[in-house]
Amino acid sequence: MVNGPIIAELKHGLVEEAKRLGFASVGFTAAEDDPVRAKRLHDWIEAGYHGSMGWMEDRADVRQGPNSMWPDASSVIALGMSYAPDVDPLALDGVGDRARISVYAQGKDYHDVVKKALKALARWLVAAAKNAGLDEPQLKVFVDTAPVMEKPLGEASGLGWQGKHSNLVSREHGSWLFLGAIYTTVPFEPDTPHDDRCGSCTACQTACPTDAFPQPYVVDARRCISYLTIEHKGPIPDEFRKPMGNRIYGCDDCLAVCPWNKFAETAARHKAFAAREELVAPELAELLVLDDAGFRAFFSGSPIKRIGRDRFVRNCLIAAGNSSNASLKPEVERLCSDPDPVVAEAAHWALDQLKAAP
Ligand code: B12
Ligand code: SF4
Ligand code: SF4
Repeated sequence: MVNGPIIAELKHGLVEEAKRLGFASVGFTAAEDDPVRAKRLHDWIEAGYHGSMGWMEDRADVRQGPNSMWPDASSVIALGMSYAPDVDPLALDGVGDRARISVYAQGKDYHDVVKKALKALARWLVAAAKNAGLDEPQLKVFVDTAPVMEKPLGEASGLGWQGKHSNLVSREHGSWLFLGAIYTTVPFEPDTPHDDRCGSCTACQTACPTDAFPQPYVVDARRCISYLTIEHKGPIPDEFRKPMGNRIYGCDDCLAVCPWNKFAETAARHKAFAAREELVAPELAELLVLDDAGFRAFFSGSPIKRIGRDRFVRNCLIAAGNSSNASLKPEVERLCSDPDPVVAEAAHWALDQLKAAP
């Protein structure tokens, strides 16, 4: 390899710097497309599992692998940042007056936090390569929104493996890692891909309230509460309203039951992901009253802000309908005449469910 010892030293320094910037896990893989991974992505889209996420379909040919996006890239640096929760994410299951917000959305927006750290790491790499006498490296940084398959790249880089719930599981950090990636022209030595440690376990498969796994390792997003509460714009299909329970933003169930979480320590969590107290067990009554300005102020700096007040209140109304909590009736009744037709329809449904509530 060109400048092998220098690049090995650069790799070592980069791992140290990544840890200093708050990443819990770092690994490297070659920026080659993997035909198996690419085929699985295309099969997934062909089956329609992406639902209304047209952006998954639009750039699938680029998403399928690093070299499809950027032929000059040599290496992928895969990174994970921990958001390990303090409390059991399932503790609020069935608690009628409270809403459940998934762990990943209880702290600061990970897009902002991870992106900032990735950019700092990229700057460090450019400066360190220059100091080492190498040509200036080219880089691209990604977290979530670019056409990049972060989970398979994390697995190929040795961060962990894609569990049967399809997310990356780490031996040290369980299911609670946000992922990011840097593509670069620096030819780093690849790490060993992680092997699958799911064995005969099926805990995540049986925990799913909406039966969203057509087969192990594959999620039908259209059935996933995360998709329904965050990505889906219209009314929530009837079939999923009851199983949603009190989940109003995302879902943690398949992650939370994974036995590997017992090794995850909050000590490794990035401080930005400590939960905001008011988002751990919010009262439905306080969320249903939010208007547009109130919503934006309350969720400033939170990923929840992205879905807007109408979709958020729609979700809260489904939870209200499932709450058996008669004290919510006046607020639900008021929302029956909301200017947003999707909110109004959800309010009518919720009122109907609450009729029998004492
Ligand atoms: C689209 C998307 C969603 C969609 C679809 C989910 C999905 N499983 O694809 C929805 C909205 C449902 C979603 C939900 C969630 N998401 Co999301 N999502 C993404 C996104 C933008 C793209 C994922 C993707 O490429 N999907 C396409 C499918 C085809 O890819 P795949 O799941 O990797 O599919 C592989 C398997 O199906 C596998 N496969 C198929 N058949 C077989 C057979 C065998 C034997 C094997 C071994 C494998 C296998 O091959 C495919 C390709 O490798 C990524 C960010 C990114 N750019 O990567 C975040 C990302 C995956 N999401 C993330 C998170 C945290 C979540 C939630 C936990 C949030 C929440 N609490 O509500 C849930 C988890 C739901 C779940 N069980 O997946 C994290 C996951 C971090 C991690 N540790 O893995 C990511 C990486 C964002 C980030 N930057 O941190 N998400
Ligand atoms: S996030 Fe929830 S709804 Fe989605 S697959 Fe996991 S358990 Fe099922
Ligand atoms: S719950 Fe079990 S099957 Fe699911 S990801 Fe964890 S170890 Fe794998």
